[in-house]
Amino acid sequence: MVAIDETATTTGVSFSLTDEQKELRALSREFAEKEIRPHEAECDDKMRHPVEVIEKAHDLGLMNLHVPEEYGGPGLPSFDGMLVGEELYWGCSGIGTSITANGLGSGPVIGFGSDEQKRTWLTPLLEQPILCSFGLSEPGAGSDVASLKTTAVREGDEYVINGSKTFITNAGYAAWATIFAKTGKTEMSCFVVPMDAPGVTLEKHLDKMGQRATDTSAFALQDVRVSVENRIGEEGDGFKIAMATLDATRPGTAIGAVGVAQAAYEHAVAYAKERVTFDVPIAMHQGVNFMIADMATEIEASRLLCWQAAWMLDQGYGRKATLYSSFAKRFAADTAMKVTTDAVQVFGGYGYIKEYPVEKLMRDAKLFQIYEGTSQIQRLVIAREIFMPKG
Ligand code: COS
Repeated sequence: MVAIDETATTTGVSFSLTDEQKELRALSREFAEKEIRPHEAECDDKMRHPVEVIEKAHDLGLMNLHVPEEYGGPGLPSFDGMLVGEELYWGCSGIGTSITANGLGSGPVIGFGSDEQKRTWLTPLLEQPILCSFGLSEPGAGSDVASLKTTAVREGDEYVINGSKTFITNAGYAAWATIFAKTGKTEMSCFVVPMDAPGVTLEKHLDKMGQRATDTSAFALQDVRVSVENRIGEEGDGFKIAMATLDATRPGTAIGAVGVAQAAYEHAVAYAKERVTFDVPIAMHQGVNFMIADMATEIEASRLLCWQAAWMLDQGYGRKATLYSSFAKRFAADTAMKVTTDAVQVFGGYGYIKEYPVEKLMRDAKLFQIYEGTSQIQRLVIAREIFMPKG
């Protein structure tokens, strides 16, 4: 059993939320019910970017939660992001991802940008509902990030960037992206690239199995010139910036999986009470109610892992939070897949039909096991942290 650092000075955690946190959660649930759920089926069906929902979320202050106050943001801790994220993804994970993905795109700037870079790139995110993306993955480099091929060559006060990126959330609508490129044989660096810079070509909006409301695009960079001022951190810091950003954002993705699982669970419970077979509601059959019991238990465990990882990030555990971030992402993603699959099972034949809600949730859940590090990568990180801890 891997325990939290015994030497921590804090006396522990409380599971009770403050009044402000309860209000934030209630506001997010209300937004999900009234503004997200009504668009869920249509955005999924048509693969439609939910621009008007994003604008409303922005107006209400449900976006860019972690941008510090001095740059115009609410500066909320990671923990509070858990409360908002679960509800938004409960509404629809495709729309939820579109709303929350600025957290990933802006993560390198928040974590590693200079004061001037933060003013330049973060403040506008609060002023208008503009989007930013995280350009790490490439056609030949997903799990094995270190093998990416995009290059950035320094010429005077500029870098010339060439390469291609794929599976990039919101890239089709983003104003800018933090992209990662090789600046040496193996070392990589991080740059902010405006998406309207000459040489950036949007390749396609990818047609996904689930979370179809979120735009996922590929783009090419051909002789794209950015100022040296667009480099985040020092030359060669890129890999660590990417890893630290993912450590910070994985609990946010994991709590999205909790939101999807919670939605599937609620549908399954309601249906199990209503549907009668062999003269009783199917909730009375042990085969069904054991499935529901497991769903409830595993969702709660997932939520607590997310809360714990976020709490550790807020407490400044830094690299020690890596393990807990991966615990949360691995367990919540796999739980969402299992819970949504079982929810389809509870619905039987109807579960497989698009008219009923759980079919979409099962498709949506799959992506949590893939993006922001597959479930296998999370296990790899966990195993490395156990056997070769760096924190
Ligand atoms: N924070 C800070 N530094 C980290 C780190 C972290 N979480 N993880 C690794 N590093 C450091 C290591 O300490 C090492 O530095 P030193 O050489 O100074 O010790 C360096 O980075 C290289 O680490 P490592 O050898 O572990 O790198 P690998 O190439 O083996 O890759 C994995 C590590 C697999 C964990 C990484 O490639 C990964 O996370 N892949 C998944 C990427 C992903 O999530 N993609 C989704 C796209 S974003 S939607």
